[in-house]
Amino acid sequence: MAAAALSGLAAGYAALAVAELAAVAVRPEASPVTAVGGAAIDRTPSAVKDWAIRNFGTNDKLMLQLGILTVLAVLAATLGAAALRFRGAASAGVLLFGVVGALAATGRPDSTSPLDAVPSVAGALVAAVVLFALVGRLTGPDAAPPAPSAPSAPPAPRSTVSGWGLDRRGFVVGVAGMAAVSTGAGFLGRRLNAAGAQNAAASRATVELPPPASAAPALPRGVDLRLPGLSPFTTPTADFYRVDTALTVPRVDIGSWKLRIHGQGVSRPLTLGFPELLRRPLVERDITLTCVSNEVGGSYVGTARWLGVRLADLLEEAGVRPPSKGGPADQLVARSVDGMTLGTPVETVMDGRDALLAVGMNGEPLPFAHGFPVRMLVPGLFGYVSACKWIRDIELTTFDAYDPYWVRRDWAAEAPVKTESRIDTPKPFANVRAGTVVVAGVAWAQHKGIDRVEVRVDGGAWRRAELAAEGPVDTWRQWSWEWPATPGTRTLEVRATDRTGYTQTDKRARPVPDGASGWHSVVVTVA
Ligand SMILES: Nc1nc2c(c(=O)[nH]1)N[C@H]1C(S)=C(S)[C@@H](COP(=O)(O)O)O[C@H]1N2
Ligand SMILES: [Mo]
Repeated sequence: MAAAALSGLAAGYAALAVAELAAVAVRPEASPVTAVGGAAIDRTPSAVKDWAIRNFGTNDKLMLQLGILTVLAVLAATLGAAALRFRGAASAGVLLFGVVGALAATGRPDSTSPLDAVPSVAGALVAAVVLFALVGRLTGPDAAPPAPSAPSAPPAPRSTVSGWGLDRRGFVVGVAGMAAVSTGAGFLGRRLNAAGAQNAAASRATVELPPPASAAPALPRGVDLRLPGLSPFTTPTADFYRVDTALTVPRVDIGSWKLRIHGQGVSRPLTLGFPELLRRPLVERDITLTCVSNEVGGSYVGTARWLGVRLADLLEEAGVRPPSKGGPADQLVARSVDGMTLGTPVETVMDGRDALLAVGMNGEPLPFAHGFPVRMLVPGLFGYVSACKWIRDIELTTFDAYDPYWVRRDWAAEAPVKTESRIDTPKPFANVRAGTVVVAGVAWAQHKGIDRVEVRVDGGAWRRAELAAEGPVDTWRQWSWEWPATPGTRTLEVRATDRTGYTQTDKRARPVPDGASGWHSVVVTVA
């Protein structure tokens, strides 16, 4: 029984190794683990996804892959054990896995070829053969009961260890051989994949971004208070949050990258390559990006210096008019190379704000994880309705006619950023000394600006915090407050008022469907 389960594991291992190797040849994203994982992500209810993002953060994808591998291992061992009695049926069961993987791979939104089924099918075929062969070596007591009524039975088995069947040596050699060959194949696959990634990295390294025609306005002195524990005004790229559904980060080849702009009211459809995009005037802007999944006090917000082409200029070049000027399309649907779809109001993109097709982030070409070679950004809108990474297509349509990815999953079709504020220091449950304690954080209301930040202790009177110098209207604003802290367990709360006069509501809302609301609070112990 244990040996049969081991056969199942060996077969599963061989299947994965072969599938990974085949995926290198076909398309890395066609690997069954990636494809099934992607399909699982797309079918995960928002609440569960929310929970996973909250609990595993950026490790959510690693956890998913580990989960898939664990489930596969258990199923493989079970099928192996079943194969002891039903060798043919179990091998057929293995093939069924291949079908599931193949359907997942070809059903992915970024799949363009039925060849994506090859890794799963190849893996399953290999696993079925391996299982059939290995279990064949195990003629256990169940499979070949010694017939007591037949004294002239065939000669005794070579091995008599109970449960290890007749051909123990053959079995052990078979499992060891399979494991060795699979490990070799796995390593080769890894190597080839790494080589592919290196090529992509080399192609990114050759990108030279032209200087901006319109540089970022100089930041006033004092936008960054540089206090210990306070988020810096410009988020270092390495610390910038990442949220997307991509199990493997797309590594787009700029040589073949194209962006198409088409759809309703597009009188001059455009198709641009990367060099053509760079020939247009580039603008450089500081913009704060926020994720709708950000909880009150959460870390899915960051500010970077982006370089890009103004999207409104390209749309005008394509003949697009916003609805207020009689254009027929009110929704711009952006599509990425990994099949994501995001919908943005055309009116917002063309209302004069710096909606960008960004190519640079903090002085460098976009990192792969942040959308290389080109991504969208619309200041004032949550990322999921505006910030398409790895963009390849822009279609002008209507909100009535098309629901993009997240809208099909219960999120709002239109989602302007909510005015929010966060306490960065002191940290929750910190121990501080009585006396003057510096409380500091950030507040954001992109494209409106922050007018006022207030802090209160233990539900007392609101006190005005000191605001850092005001940066561009699309960026967050730092604040600080000198707190005369007295001993005890204290609750600090913060709220911001934006330049429209709106003060953050204390009404707590979860991120679904259009962003969290409520005051951030931090409990600290003063001694
Ligand atoms: N292709 C693609 N683009 C995407 C997403 C995605 O899942 N796939 N997620 C969006 C969301 S929800 C956010 S908040 C931003 C995050 O951008 P960042 O990872 O660069 O911070 O990207 C947006 N663009
Ligand atoms: Mo997001």
